Amino acid sequence: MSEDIPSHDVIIIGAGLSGIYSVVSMRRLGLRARVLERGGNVGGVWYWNRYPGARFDSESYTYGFSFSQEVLDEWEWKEHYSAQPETIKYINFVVDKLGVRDDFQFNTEVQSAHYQEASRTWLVTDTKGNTYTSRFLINALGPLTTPQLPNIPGVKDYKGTAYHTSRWPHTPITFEGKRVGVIGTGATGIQTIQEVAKTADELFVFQRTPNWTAPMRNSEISKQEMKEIQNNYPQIFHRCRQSPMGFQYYPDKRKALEVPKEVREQFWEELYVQRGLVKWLGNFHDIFIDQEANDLISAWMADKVRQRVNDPVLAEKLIPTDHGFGTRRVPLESNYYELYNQSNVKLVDLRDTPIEQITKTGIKTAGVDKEYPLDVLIYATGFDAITGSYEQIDYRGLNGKKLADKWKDGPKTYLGLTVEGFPNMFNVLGPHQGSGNIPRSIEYAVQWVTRCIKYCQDHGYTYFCPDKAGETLWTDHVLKCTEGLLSTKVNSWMTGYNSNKLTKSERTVIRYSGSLVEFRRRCDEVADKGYPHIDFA
Ligand code: NA7
Repeated sequence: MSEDIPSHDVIIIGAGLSGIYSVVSMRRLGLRARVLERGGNVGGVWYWNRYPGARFDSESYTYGFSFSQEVLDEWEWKEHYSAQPETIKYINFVVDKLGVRDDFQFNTEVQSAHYQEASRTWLVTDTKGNTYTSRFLINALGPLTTPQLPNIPGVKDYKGTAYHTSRWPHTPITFEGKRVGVIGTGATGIQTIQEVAKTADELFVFQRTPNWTAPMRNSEISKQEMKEIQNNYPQIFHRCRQSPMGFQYYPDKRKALEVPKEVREQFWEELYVQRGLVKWLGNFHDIFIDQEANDLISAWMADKVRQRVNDPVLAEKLIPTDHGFGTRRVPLESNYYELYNQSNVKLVDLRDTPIEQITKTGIKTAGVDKEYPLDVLIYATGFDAITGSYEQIDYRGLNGKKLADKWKDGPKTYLGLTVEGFPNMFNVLGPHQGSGNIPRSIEYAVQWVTRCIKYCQDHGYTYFCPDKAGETLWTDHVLKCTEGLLSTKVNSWMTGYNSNKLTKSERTVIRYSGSLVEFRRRCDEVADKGYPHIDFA
């Protein structure tokens, strides 16, 4: 094939929800698109994260795709918070229903993507040495893709069964009669622990930082209820679209500090018995920005923990003291606190006794003579979030510039969707992009990308690239959005801390923390005005 005629119009990296909607959209533009995927099937985060207890913490019907009426009409969710096995069925259903399965190429790990200036194409190479060329490149890598093992000595020495939660085997693992250790108490750890505690002989939870977690209140969806949901989809998605985080919830306009104590606490009781993330996202708006207001809700939530854990000393260990409620993503649970009342579950507080070493047979912490012997060791230690996956691929733009060099002091983007110096390249859910209820943001990002490619098609352009000024304006805006937010001062994957590469003083701004409504307004304005700060040729 001639160098000037790329093998594809569009190469998409990643077969998660972003990659699926991208390929559907490219097909609708009549383009030749190919999705390259490291895994063995579609699903992205839901393909990899098949650990016990994995499920949504968005309501199933606000998480699913909204763009296909056929899918909305035909797919029936079984639970308010779908578990991974059902979710992966749903994703496969969508791919088959929309007839795009042949556009995916699995077991294909991209190693490099180099922009070729002469032909205005991307040259993509996989780890087997195969090459692909395309006019446009869509990075649909997913924000939580690159698993992170802890930086603890001995990780490689352990000889028992060990898994990172996002590299869980496809064959079932049983815990009966076994001593199991879980490191990590983020959203993943909390889901895993609840499931493992049901059957393990002994479960040791190695907790470095307790998290605030709130009741999920999951239940089955009856046929009748599902019919009502289907009839209400337009209203449901409209509510999501208008909300700051893409969920059905809106922060309460009152301030916690301005309402009387009884009113405030009554409101919190009402939230607590409801389903899902409303306790976080539907709370008084000042809890996110005012330390005093945040202290009040944190104290109230701490009492809930004390009511649910029998041993008062243990209860205190489960209550976060380094960050307030809602300043990290709030995991959802069903019986998380109660399971610490079970005799088979033991909390190991790593603030008192840090892990010294992972040994051949277990975990040795400070202050204990013996190690904790383990049959199974589960790493629920999170991800090198958002930028981590970009670091796995050797991206080169104009003049051979490496993306890794450009982003070494933190990402710089235009609208989170494009990068100066990297022509014809889009990032879906990359750094500096709104996320929240993730599929809602994916759909918007893919629609923006599709519109931009259509603009190129309509004008006969084979090149686009954002300019430096646009990128500086956007990157400054992203930084500004973090000002005043209590979450900015907290260590979490959202502030780049959990990448194990940073120290507390080196948190980076990798995500867009403004309202999604404002994010879309700004991006729409750029498209409506003919793409200021983007050069086309
Ligand atoms: P998270 O939220 O990043 O949680 C990772 C957990 O692993 C967290 O409790 C960490 O403790 C712990 N961790 C990481 N490294 C270590 C070491 N070295 N020692 C002990 N503990 C460690 O990832 P998740 O997968 O749970 O959730 C990610 C998102 O998925 C979540 O926000 C939802 O949106 C879905 P730390 O708090 O850093 O002290």
